[in-house]
Amino acid sequence: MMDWANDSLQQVDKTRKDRSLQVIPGLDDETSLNLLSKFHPDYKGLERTVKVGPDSNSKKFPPELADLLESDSPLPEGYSPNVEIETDVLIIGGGGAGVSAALALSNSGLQVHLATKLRLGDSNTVMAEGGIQSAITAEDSSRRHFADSFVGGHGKNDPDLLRYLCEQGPASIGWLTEQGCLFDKNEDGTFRVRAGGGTSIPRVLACRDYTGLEIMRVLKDAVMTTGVHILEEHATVELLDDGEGQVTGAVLWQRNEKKLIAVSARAVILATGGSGQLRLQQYPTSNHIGATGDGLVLAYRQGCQLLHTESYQYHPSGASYPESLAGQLVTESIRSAGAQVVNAHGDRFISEMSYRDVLAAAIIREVEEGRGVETPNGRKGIWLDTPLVDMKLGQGTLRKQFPGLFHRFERYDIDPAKQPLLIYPTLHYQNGGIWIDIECRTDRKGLWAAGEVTGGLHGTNRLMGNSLLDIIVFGRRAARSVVEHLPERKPVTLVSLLKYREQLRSLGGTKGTSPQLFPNASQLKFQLA
Ligand code: MEZ
Repeated sequence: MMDWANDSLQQVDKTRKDRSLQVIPGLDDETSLNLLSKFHPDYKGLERTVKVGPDSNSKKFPPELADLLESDSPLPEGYSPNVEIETDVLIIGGGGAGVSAALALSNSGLQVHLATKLRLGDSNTVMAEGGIQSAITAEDSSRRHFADSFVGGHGKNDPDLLRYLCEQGPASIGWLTEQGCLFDKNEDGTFRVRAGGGTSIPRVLACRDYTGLEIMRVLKDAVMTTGVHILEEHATVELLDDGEGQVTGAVLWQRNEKKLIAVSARAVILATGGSGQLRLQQYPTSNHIGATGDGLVLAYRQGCQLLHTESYQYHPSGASYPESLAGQLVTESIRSAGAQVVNAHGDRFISEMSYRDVLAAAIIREVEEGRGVETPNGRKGIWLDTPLVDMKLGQGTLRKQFPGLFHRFERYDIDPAKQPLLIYPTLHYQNGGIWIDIECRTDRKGLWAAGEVTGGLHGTNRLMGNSLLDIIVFGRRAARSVVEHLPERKPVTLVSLLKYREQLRSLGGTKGTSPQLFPNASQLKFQLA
């Protein structure tokens, strides 16, 4: 089936035995930085400033995001909000952060609506494979978790957010287990933990290689038994405010009825996830179809600052072949189980457990310097030597621990236990996002944010498994803060949007509309009737 790669695959087979014993130390800081600055997509200097909003002419953004920030709202000029839904709390986003917030609010006595542009659970949460970090073993501690994540994030993490994340790890695992989440366990009944890139000790809990799906399963089940009103197929196109700096609701586009609905809320929680579907620099992505950066645009128009939005995570192991799986995640846990990354000549070139950004840069270097493999479709990549896992840990291990991997690749007659997979970095995570304080409050009264849409927690390089923990910890934290600081209901207006539009006009107009809601390449189109 992969005849076009036979020569290279033979070399990989030939070097396997010797390589399996080879130890490659981690790179020192200077070499890592050098590698990053030469090969990592974030360091290409493509970002640009924008001319509108709170960060105008200061921070830099990837051009694809900058274009969205400089776009107009899809709302017609004469639109005026007529409130059809009045609620206490409006949560925008149906992934892990939004649903965790909804669950935490469900016994508060407040009326809660959750709006999602797709269906409940459709999100990057379900795409997360390899696990969730939490310092649960006797040898580990939240301080150690903090230290690993801080170094991995290049020291740019907000220390207060990160400290809270790490301290809340064990309790969050307990809470998820109470909800029914079936984490993998050892024979003695203790949780099984794996290593991740940059973890100094095994700390990643998993449900095989479908951890996010399992977490979302229990969150969805739980929220369906509450009084939370779920608004599926309701895309948020604009936030509403009182004209004096307080966010007071949102305008939703009900996709099926093709109708705009204004919602008045005392608090809004943004949990819209990331933006991998913007496909920066034309990279493929491991992200869900809904990850189009909507929350960044909505919050920015209200005057919220964005943080580290120049920083994205390119996961080292995205599938490069077959073409129909291009960009799909091949979990880091396979490397932690012993699979090696190997170039076209069958040589290793870096430790597989290096920080993600450094490993991604090293893979790009191999390809750019001619040591990669090219597919018949013109995609490039290097090998992830998956058969090594069974060689090291016993036949059947790979299939048992990573059933999702087999499910995907066997459809294309590729058996990962028998042959290496071709991989290349894939756009995986938005490291930056909306600035929040330790209670998930944004710059605007009435507006909270949680999960991937926020910035600061992960610095400029997130560690594996810290995002699944993030959505649980900060989804619930946002909910608590809303209960403690719920503002009075205020009028709904479009004053922020009108001011933004004035700025755009003074710059000579815009290129299109945003939020984008669906990827450009998808068949899903957003059009107001
Ligand atoms: O947190 C992640 O990004 C993750 C668990 C990814 C993976 O490789 O499985």
